[in-house]
Amino acid sequence: MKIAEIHVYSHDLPVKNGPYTMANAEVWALDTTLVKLVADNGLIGWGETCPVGPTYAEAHAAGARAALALMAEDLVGAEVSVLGLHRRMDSLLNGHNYAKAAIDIAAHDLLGKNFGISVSKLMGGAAVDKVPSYYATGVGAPDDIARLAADKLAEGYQRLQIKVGGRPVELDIETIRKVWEVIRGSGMRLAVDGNRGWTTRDALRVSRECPEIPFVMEQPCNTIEDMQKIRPQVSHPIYMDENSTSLNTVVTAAGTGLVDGFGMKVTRIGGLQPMRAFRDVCEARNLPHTCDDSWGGDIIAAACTHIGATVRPDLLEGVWLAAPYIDGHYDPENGIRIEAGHINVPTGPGLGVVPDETRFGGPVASF
Ligand code: 0XW
Ligand code: MG
Repeated sequence: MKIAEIHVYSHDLPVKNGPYTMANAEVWALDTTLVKLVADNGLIGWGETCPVGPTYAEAHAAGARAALALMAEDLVGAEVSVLGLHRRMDSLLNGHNYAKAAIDIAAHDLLGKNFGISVSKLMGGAAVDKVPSYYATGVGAPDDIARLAADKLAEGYQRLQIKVGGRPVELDIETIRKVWEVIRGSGMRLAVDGNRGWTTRDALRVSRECPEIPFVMEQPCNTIEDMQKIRPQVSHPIYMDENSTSLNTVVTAAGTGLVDGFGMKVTRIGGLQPMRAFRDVCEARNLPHTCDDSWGGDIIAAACTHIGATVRPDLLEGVWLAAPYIDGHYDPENGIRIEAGHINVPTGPGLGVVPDETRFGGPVASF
C-alpha cells in the first residue's frame, strides 16, 4: 500500500468557557492541523497535530503546516510503513516531530484499516477496554480550583492535575493545600504542573512547605538543568513533560533516574511509533506516565486513547483529552468522549474515528 495523495486542513477549535490558562499561556482558540492520507488502494487515514498555542512547546500551528508542505511531495508514492516513513521524513527535515506526528498517526490509521484491526492492536494490543482520563485545571484562584477538584472527584476522575506558576508562589501553595483538603482520603491522585513556570527557588519552596501532600511535581521549571539542580533537594516525585522533546531525551532522563515519570505528548515525540518505544522504555524502568497531547480533536484523542490502552495499566497515569473544552466532535457517532473520568477504547478499524470532513472546509494544501 502506497501513499497516493496527501491533503492538509486547518481547523479552528474554540476553547469552551475559555480561556484555558497555564503558567505561560492563555488560549482562547486553537488552530489544529489535520492530514488526510489517501492510499493507492483507496483507503483513507487521518492524522492531526495541534500545539496549544505558540508558547507551550517549541511548536506552532503554521509551523506544522510549513513542515508538512516541505515533506509532502517526497512522501507521495512512499510505502505506508511507519518506520520507513519516519526515516524518509527524517531525511527530508531535521526535527519538527510534532509535524511528522500527523503523518505517523495517519499511517497508523491506514495500516489498521488495511489489516482490519484497531490501532491499539497494531501497537501490541489493548490491555483494557476503557482507559482512565485525568482532569487538568487552569491556573486559578485557590477556592475556585478546590471547588473544581470536588466536582471532578464527584464526576469519577481518579486523578487531577492542577496548574500553577506565572504568579506569586504563595498562591500556588494555597491552591495545593486547598485542593488537598478536598481530595485527601478519596484516592484521587494529584499532579501539580508548573508548565516550566517556576524558578528552582519556587519549586524548592513548594516542596519544603508541603511535605505531607503526596503530589507529583510536573515540569516545574524551564530546563533539564533546572530539573537536575532541584532533583536531589525535593522530596516530591518529579515528572518531565515539556522537556521530553525526543526519544533520545527520554531515554537519558529515564536511564539516569532524573525523573520518576512523564507527562507525555504523542505529537511532541513524533507520533505513535516513537510513543511505542517510549512506552516500552518506561515499562522497563517501571516509570509511570500519561499518554496525552497538548490539544486537538477526535483524531488526536483516538491516537492517545489507543496508545494509552496498550500501556501496562499500573503505569498509566491517564489519557488527557481536550474534549471537555471543545464543542462537538469530528465524528458525531464515534467521537472520543470522557464518561465518569474514563474513555472507551475505540473498537473500529484503524483509529476507529471517521471524521465528517465537511467540517474542515477545503484543504489548505494538497499533494
Ligand atoms: C494538561 N495538558 C495535557 C493539556 C495542556 O495542553 C497542557 C498539558 C500539560 O500537561 O502540560
Ligand atoms: Mg504538563
